[in-house]
Amino acid sequence: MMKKVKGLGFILSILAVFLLAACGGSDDESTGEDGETNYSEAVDYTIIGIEPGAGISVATENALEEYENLDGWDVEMSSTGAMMSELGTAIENEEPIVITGWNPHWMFALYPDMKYLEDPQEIYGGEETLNSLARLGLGDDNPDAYQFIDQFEWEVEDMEEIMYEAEETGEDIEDVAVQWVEDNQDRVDAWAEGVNEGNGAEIELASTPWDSERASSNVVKAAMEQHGFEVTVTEVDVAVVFESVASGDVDATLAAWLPLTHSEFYEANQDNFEDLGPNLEGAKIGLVVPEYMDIDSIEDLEAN
Ligand code: PBE
Repeated sequence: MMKKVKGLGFILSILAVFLLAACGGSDDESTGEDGETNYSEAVDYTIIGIEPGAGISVATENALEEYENLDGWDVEMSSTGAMMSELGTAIENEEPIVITGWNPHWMFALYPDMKYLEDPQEIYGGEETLNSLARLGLGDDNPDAYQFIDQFEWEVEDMEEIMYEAEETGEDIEDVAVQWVEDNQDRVDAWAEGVNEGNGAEIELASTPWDSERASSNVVKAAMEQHGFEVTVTEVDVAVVFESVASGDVDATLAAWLPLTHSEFYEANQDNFEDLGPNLEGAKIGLVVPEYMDIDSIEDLEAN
């Protein structure tokens, strides 16, 4: 009798070791029954996001609500820097990762093998533009500054060139922007066409702290200063950018991502600023993964 029990115990413990090994194995590789990688489990049902106040963070919270297959998912929000460093580590180790991504940014220049996931519910919208907004009355108070800001426009590639160079060289975006203005005088001339000298007139621009808007604000600052204006760039939270233009605390901003990313802030202040239209077209936001992940759509992710 004793012997039999002992034997059973032995068999059970061997079995336990096998079960553990089997579980451990599938955990590590996150493979499903069909042997395919379960990316959702591998990323721990977590999207790596950026600052909580960003438009793309609001959109991602909407995505978690609207996509049934994202039930049980979380978004980890900290900072753009933290997200970029997690992305770098994942790509180095060829591990799956789902991030909130956008253009213009240097992420696609540094890691060209990445893709936006299709978004059949269009939570992240389609093509975005970056618009310039002026405080009410700027056109009357300072028609030349108003005209300069209104005439400022450039391309995704221009902005990304500055962002990428600052990232690669470690130089401050402000300095790279000054250099860009010196190297692209033909562009500056087009923005300044028909504008009288500023004669020291002071202009304050509100910017968000993201590199994209630090690039545009500092380019316009350098270009307007060549033209005799005194320009201050104030970096504030995106909600405050809209509020400060609407209250007239600052003269203008170049940082409005529309129609979707900043729609909440835009609509809340809409009657109290003038929308001067796009200064850049072809921007985009969405969920982004490395190419080596064999999925194409947000709907390919699995609920937890
Ligand atoms: N971004 C970059 C911002 C705007 C600039 C896409 C991270 C956002 O509000 O989401």
